Amino acid sequence: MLKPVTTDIEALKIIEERLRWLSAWTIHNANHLRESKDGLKVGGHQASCASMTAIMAALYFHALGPNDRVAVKPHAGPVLHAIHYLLGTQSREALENFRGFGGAQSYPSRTKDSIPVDFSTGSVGLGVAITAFSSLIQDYLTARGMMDEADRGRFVALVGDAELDEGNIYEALIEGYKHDVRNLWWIIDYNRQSLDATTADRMFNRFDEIFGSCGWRVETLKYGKLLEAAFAEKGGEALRQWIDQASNADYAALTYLGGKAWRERLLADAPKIRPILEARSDDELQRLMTNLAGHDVESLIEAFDRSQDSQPTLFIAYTIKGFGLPFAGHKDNHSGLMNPTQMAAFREGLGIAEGQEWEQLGGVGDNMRPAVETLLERTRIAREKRQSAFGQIEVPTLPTPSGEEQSTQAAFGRVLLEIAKQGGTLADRIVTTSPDVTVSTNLGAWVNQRGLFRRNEMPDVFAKAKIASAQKWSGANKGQHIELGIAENNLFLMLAAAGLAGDQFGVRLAPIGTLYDPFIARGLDALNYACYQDARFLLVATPSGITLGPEGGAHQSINPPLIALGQPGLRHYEPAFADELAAMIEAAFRLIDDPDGESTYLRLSTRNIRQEERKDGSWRGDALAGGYWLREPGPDSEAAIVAMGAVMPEAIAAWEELRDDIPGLGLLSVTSPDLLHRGWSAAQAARWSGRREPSHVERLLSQLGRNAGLVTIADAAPASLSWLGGVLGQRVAPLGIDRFGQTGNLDDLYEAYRLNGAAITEAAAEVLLQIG
Ligand SMILES: Cc1ncc(C[n+]2csc(CCOP(=O)(O)OP(=O)(O)O)c2C)c(N)n1
Ligand SMILES: [Mg+2]
Repeated sequence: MLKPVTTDIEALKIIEERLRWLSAWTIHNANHLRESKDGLKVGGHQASCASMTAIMAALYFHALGPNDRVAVKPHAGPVLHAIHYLLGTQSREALENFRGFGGAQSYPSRTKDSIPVDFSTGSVGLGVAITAFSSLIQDYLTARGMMDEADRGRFVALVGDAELDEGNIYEALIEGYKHDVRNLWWIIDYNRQSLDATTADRMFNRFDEIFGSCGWRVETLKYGKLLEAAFAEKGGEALRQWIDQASNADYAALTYLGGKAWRERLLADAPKIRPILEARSDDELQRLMTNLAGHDVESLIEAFDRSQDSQPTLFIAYTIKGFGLPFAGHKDNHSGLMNPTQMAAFREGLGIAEGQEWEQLGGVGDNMRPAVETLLERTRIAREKRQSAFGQIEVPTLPTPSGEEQSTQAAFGRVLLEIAKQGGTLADRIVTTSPDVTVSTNLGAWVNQRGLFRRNEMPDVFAKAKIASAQKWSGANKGQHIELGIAENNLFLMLAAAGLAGDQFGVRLAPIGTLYDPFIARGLDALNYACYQDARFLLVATPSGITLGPEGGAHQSINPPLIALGQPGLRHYEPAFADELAAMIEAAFRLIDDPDGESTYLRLSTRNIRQEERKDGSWRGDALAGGYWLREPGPDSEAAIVAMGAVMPEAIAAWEELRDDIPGLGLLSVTSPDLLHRGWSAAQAARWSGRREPSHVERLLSQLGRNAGLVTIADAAPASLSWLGGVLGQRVAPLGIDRFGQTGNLDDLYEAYRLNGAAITEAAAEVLLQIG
């Protein structure tokens, strides 16, 4: 750590002002100066930015090392852009186009912004929590010798105080504690304002205890240097006491009202403060009362310098929302924008000449320029963009597990076991994780082979006591399975962190997460967050649907295929047979390690089904593209059964029964409605730019007669497949689950929910009778 000298502190103060100006100006320009083509409000958060500029100046221009990574509070995005603008890594053009098409994004985005963004943020809470998992992944990589100890960094989250209401933060705190997570700084911008209002006082002192009890050091940064000096004056103790008992709302309102209001109120409440008041003008008093530590770069860098060990640290930095701006402290300032007159006054106050608004160092006097430039130069070296790492994993052909009857879930366990036994780069790069459903999702055999990851050795007490168990459950720092408690948000954040290892640490991992299919919904925003950042992983969700049988409606998933249909960055595959599954897992690994790839979601089942005898491998390409003819349709076919996943035996049996009655009846196995739909949309878009290739689904369905009908069937929401009728205008009779499930055996359930042969026959009659 470089020791701050006085000139550094003075330079940091100037940089803080520059960040406050540039972030406000960027937002102002987008809202008031740039031409609006659509009349929509552009928006931006000048108050939330001003709240953090000192913290971010102290952090980026003093405390951060080259390996440190930061998740920035989403609505402080413009400050991050301003930092990179000062460093020369952001263009004026992108700032002028803030919130415009192709311009700087509203909230820091790894994939859409040109500046180095370590973590995307936007959905509050998630950016905070992911830092804990990234730190754990760093420990994982160093423990396994995949990364040098010397390259280890710190993970920093810049957190809004109202963001602390998000429960996923505490899920991560608990999980982090269990894993002895370290090298974390969470810095709270404690302005005691949320979007709607000032925040509740009652939580004031609780965060210390909550974090303290989870092993965190808590650094409360309350008073700036001016206030501390004033406390030493006559009347200082009374001032401190007054501040300490002031309510959030009072403090904010007085900040907004300014020096005169402070004077009247302080005198009325605590006459002993009088000497301090008399020694200051109204402006000086306002400056004193808003000199909280979160706006005092000197206090901040001292605190950062004090916390150089690896213990996770929570900094509670007291701040003023809208610090230094005319709406500072106003409870409605969250989306408040300065008007042009206020902006002009702000500019003049900073000594920036009109027309010089975009100058990086506008208003900085010649005497301070060299010190500021030196600091910028020093920082520039530390904040270079990292290269993403792809093409590091050799993916072998994965053999199909043998067995005449298999479930896709059991086959998944066996494919992984085989990989574990074979070894190689793929086996070594896989890291598995599960929220307490490792055994019940069939990861047990893999864990037996590859071990649990624990930073500190954890003996298997049961094995030592010679108590028989199929699970070897000892942990060591070479293990490859990271066991999580039951918190699906954490699973997805862990997959996001592991799935970004190639970008963050230069080592591409092949992360696999397992959970029960219905509980995807529990972590949905975190899953979306992972995909938005282009994290790469394989999600295995099992069991699924009412095929789960006696477990009943609370565990039987219905809509995940629809979720996947609407989720960018995630490819849904739903195999019926073990050979399809092996091909899909292999494809998923390739997609993880391909710059143009994506993540994969496998929806599996516990149902044992008879495997298909293949004549050749011709099915494979089509299966990976989203569907293939399991039974080819005849010429001028009148109908096809279109089935997905675990209900394939019913579809095959119905096909056998109906094929004599329905000329040319085909049986289409859909392996990915998601891919079929994407291909269909893409082909339509391409036609308008002159490319006339039909999509895979168009090719498949055009093998049927023009007026053919489709009976679609899936153990999922019927809309997963019913849209297929829209491709060529074929009639559809959709079968699937559109009510909550319940307990029962498979025959009873399939009958009650119309997934059996009788239902397929009726549906076939439906489409055929309508023909002509
Ligand atoms: C999950 C989620 N819910 C709601 C929002 C909308 N939102 C954005 S900022 C904000 C308030 C944040 O207050 P705080 O964290 O204290 O930040 P400040 O602006 O005060 O710095 C809200 C509700 C969001 N971005 N994400
Ligand atoms: Mg706040």
